Amino acid sequence: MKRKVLSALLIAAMTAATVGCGGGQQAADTQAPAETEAPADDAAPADDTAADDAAPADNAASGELITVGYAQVGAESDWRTANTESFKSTFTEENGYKLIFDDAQQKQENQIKAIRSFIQQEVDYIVVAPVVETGWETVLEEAKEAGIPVILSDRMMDVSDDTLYEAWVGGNFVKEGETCGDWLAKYLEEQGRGEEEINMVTIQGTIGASAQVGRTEGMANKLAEHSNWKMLEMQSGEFTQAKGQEVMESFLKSYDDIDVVICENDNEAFGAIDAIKAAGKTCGPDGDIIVVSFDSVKAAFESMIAGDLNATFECNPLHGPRVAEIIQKLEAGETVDKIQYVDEAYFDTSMDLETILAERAY
Ligand code: GZL
Repeated sequence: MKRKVLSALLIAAMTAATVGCGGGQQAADTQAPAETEAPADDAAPADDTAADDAAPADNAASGELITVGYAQVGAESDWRTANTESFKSTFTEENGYKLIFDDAQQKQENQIKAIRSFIQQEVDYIVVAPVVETGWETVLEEAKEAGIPVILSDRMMDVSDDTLYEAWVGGNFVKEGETCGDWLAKYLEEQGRGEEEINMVTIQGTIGASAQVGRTEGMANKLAEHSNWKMLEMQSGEFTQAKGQEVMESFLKSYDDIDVVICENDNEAFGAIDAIKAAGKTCGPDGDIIVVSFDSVKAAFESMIAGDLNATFECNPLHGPRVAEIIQKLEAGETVDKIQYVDEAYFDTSMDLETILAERAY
């Protein structure tokens, strides 16, 4: 299935692909089965701009498609769904690609199996969102042996030889954690609680995932700046709503004086909010417990508008167009930056959330 030449038109067509903020991008509501070939019309562009950006390319007509194998983590969160959608709406036949998609159900062994399957199918490129940072050297060596370039999206791999992958696109997780800590300090100051003893708990993401490692590290850097902040306990909520609720229930049983809960993704926050309410407590700007989270998916805006969530720190999932740009550059024999951060912001209840929500791409 290896291809030789890519028309310049594909490069032009796809570099026009923008990371969506125009119009709402509806996250797919189906859980992708294990390895599927995403048919051309698998994900209709979420809005007109997406269709315009992904104008049909010259080589698609000739049937010379670039085959991309995408080893996705799973379907554990709204963020993941939006990330999958971004790939499926970018890597279409209309845009000159054939996408082979694998959902690893959050298991590293499934991702390794998927990568080996892509190698056997002789895909042109392998893209991986690694569920955890370690344990990838062997299978990346196999891809290198087979002459198949690997691109990392979302989470990072901890490998001694970074020539094993061409580039990485994702969020700056440590910065996200530090931005959260700085926001919290300012918020508490504004509440007249700048010197108060503040008790915190953290619902971490999947342990060993770079999003978890970075956000925990970033927040720890800020804890060190505030001697009146106390981290009572941290436990993993696996980036899921159900586990987030379970962990918050156990925290509420152990501590009756929690002031802040830091959730390492929005879905964990939704679970934590359910647990707080079930325990007869309140949360959000007017509540007993401050709730902050990461990702900034649409449901987080709805939670802030409802007065439950205080703030969410963005982690942009729209990596499809960015990875397509990298592939086009590689096809054209250009060099690509090894590390490519996506733009990120944060949102809280002081902002005009309805207006922002109307513009959100995910
Ligand atoms: C972040 C990504 C994380 C999200 C979670 O880049 O790896 O995984 O924050 C998702 O929602 O499960």
